[in-house]
Amino acid sequence: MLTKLSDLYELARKQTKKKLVLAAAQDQSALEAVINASRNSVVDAILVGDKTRIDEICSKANLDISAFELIHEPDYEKAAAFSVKLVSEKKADILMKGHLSTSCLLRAVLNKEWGLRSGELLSHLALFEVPAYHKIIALTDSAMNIAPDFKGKVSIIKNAVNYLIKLGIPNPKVAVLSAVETVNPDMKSSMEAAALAKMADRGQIANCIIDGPLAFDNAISSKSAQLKKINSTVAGDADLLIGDNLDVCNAVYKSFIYFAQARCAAVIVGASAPIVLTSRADSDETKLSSIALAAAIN
Ligand code: COD
Repeated sequence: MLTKLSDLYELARKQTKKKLVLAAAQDQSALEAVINASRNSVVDAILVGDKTRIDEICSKANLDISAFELIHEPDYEKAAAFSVKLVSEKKADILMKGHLSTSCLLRAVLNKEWGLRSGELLSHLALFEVPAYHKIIALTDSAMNIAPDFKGKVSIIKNAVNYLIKLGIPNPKVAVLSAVETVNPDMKSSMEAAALAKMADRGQIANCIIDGPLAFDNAISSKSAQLKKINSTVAGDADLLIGDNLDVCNAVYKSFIYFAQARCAAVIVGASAPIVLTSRADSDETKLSSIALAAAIN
């Protein structure tokens, strides 16, 4: 059972050591994360990117990348394609974003011939250790699917539930967020939340308990749920939050980090291999935990 994010390092180390490929590796913060992960025996790495820039960054910041294979490819799209192919050809196990845009990397991932499609929807899963909450809480999807339709939400929940179970969180409690806890026909999020909950009741979405619509406070606070007289095993005890769209989830993600001092680990799941999409704004710890999460679930 995962009780804190640092448990991910041990989980990762228990597996055969994974090889990570860093696409467009001319990115100091990503390089530091990969070096840190390698030092912590979480992964080995291959760097794909502009060798001149990588050498400049390493000599300025005193970074030692001598343990890694380095493939020179200065063009962003080609570096993304080359890195993705290393994973689809099983020469690497984890893909990580370096100095290129998220959409450039994801387009390569979605390439129909040599991408990392698995037949499932790809989605973003983030885990948080929030000091004010009594257990690890997950959130989906704050970085990939912009405005998932109903079928998309079903797939996003299934993806997340699969991986939470792999991480030792059996039968996760899923709260489908809306602004209200009663069904309002004018609010699509509330209608879809209710239908998702009913699908879980009927076994159409298995291995989890879903309730919704739940406003954010009802999902994470049993006091708030009691005040609203919500009788639910999920309310106040959610393992997973799913929002209506990327904007909602991204705001929840950032408020966990900035207002609630949360620790975080996040990956794209549903592809044939995990994808790490950390950004420069993420802490060193978040980057290391995200790499460990990718290695642990692979
Ligand atoms: N899973 C599987 N296949 C997908 C997915 C997915 N999540 N999304 C698109 N596809 C497939 C489609 O079925 C189609 O075959 C092909 O990919 C192209 O689909 P489009 O035209 O809808 O996709 P794109 O290329 O316009 O956009 C896909 C992106 C992932 C690039 C886009 O959704 C995106 O930009 N997402 C937000 C990324 C982002 O900016 N995140 C940062 C926030 S922190």
